[in-house]
Amino acid sequence: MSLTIYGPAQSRASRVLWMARELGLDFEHDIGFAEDGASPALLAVNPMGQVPAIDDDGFALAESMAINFYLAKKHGKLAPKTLADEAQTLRWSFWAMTAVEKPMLEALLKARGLMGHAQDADAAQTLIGSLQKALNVLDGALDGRDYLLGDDFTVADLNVASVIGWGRMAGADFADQPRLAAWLDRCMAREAARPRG
Ligand SMILES: N[C@@H](CCC(=O)N[C@@H](CS)C(=O)NCC(=O)O)C(=O)O
Repeated sequence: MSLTIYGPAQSRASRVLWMARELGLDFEHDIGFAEDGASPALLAVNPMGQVPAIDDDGFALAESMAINFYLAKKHGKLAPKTLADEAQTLRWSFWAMTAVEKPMLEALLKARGLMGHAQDADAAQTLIGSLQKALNVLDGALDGRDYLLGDDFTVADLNVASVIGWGRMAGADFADQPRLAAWLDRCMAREAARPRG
């Protein structure tokens, strides 16, 4: 039995590494890139040449949120237990990727002046401001519940928090979304959420 996770810890692979730590999995960690781009090993697993990707005993899978859904279900931990919860997990994961991820990542890169972006705190705040409607939706969904599916932390929370957490790193305090802010604190306080090495 062997699992290899491809992708630097500073990339979207961080959310898969978080999941692997939650599940207590043994795994190999391969950065997946050589000086001239995606390594042959990464390309063999994900022809898109993007990370994260995994090779789980010969089963190759790309897309961070699909990987986390697969690992949670395979290992029977942090997984949705009903069809409705499974659908909600997919809903929230797609929502995070389509409604939030792009501007939130751009806000982080601008706030910190990363990956060729000029440091620009105002531009970062403007981007986060453009997300208020989406953030209010998440805040509303957390009314009366600690986590997205109810009382327990699941893959739905991990996937969404891995995107919303970029906002914190970009300087957002989520003052207008107190339930979201408290939920994010709960998610990020988990031992497995802390990057290693
Ligand atoms: N939707 C994909 C996005 C993957 C992605 O864009 N990964 C970036 C790193 S965070 C990457 O591999 N970039 C290199 C490239 O696109 O060639 C996922 O969530 O896994």
